[in-house]
Amino acid sequence: MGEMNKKVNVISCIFLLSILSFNAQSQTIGVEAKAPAYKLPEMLISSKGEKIQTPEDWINIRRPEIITLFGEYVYGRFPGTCLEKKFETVKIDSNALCGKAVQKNIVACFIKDGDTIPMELLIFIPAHATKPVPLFVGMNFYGNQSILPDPGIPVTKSYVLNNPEYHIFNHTATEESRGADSSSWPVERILERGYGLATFCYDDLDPDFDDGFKNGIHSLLDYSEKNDSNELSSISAWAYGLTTAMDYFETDERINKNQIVVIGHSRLGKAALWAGAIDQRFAMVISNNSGCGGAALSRRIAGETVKDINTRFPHWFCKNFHDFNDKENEIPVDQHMLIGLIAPRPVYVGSAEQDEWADPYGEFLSLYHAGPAYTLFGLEILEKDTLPEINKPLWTGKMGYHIRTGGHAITRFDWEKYLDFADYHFDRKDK
Ligand code: GTR
Repeated sequence: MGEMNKKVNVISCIFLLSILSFNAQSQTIGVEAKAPAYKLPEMLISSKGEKIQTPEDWINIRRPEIITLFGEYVYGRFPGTCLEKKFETVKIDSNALCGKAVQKNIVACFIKDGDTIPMELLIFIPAHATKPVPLFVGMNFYGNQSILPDPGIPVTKSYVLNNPEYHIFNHTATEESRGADSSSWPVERILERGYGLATFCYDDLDPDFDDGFKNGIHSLLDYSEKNDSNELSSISAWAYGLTTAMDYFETDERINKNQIVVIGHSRLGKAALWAGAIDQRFAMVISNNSGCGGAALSRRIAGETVKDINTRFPHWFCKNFHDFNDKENEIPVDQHMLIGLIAPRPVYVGSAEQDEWADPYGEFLSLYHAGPAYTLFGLEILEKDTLPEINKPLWTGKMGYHIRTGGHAITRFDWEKYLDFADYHFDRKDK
């Protein structure tokens, strides 16, 4: 009997320990436990060592400094105004998607010395809108035709050109790829909720492979060979596409230019953050599973590291960023400062429980540590540095965050939460 009791005790001990260790694991999402000690660069101390205490000092001193640091050491220079841009309306269909939308196809042309690179912008506006609508803009990976199986959407030319052999989820990059990525784009739901949607393929700006910064819009830019350490990266080129789309929205009377949300998933989430950080015309910025070089803190060295990303994708960041492989603590910025640049505008970071490569906890911590920039504007910030419950969005002041079940993707759940957040901040309760 005594032996029996001992056995039962040992078994219940093992059971208890395994429950405890399971709990411990679920609280250490993002390999929190393995993250080394680190100290983040100061958000509110200027390069001259002055404490930034007012919104004016932030706007005039610290914000431009931080943008310059990200441009110089992380994403590379932005093209600024050196390229001429022209917009051409190629199609307006007032009866698109079975009468649910007005579809517009706009070609934005980047022009330099007679050479042109086109960006094919697809826009849907809710058909029955009686006033300018708020709008989400995000890039797509596989061409505009991939977001919906609708024959009225022109197949994006750059995608087919740059990926002739490539198969999108078993579909070749042609007519066959219509709707291949529709699970990432709940277009009808977005329209139903009163929002417009605009998208273009990131390949239009820069095809996603390493060619020494020669293709895409790089072909129009004449950076000197000797001084190319901070050259425009692919992420900057993609972000530049988003700001160009914004240039167009300002001219379109169906769109409320004060309510444009820039959104991106994964590598395109990194670009959305960078575009939203630089370009204050975006009223709201959303990062979905953007991970390393996006929302996740680099100094945590959890999930994908700076060396991992620079090795696999040498073209995503500028060459200076490669100097920080295995030297995350020496980067003059960290990603909480990128989110700080969005202040005082609303920002939402979405993570996924199984997306450890993107370091969900590091994504959350960036938002948490962006707090001081928001505090300057008298805004509420996240109270605690502990992750909220799974599938329970946390909104505080202008900050939103969720970690949902599942892996690396942008899902219907994510979109619903982003739309709720936009409704709230755009005061659309009685829409
Ligand atoms: C991964 C990359 C991530 C992430 C992702 C994506 O391979 O390591 O940084 O951005 O790609 O864009 O899907």
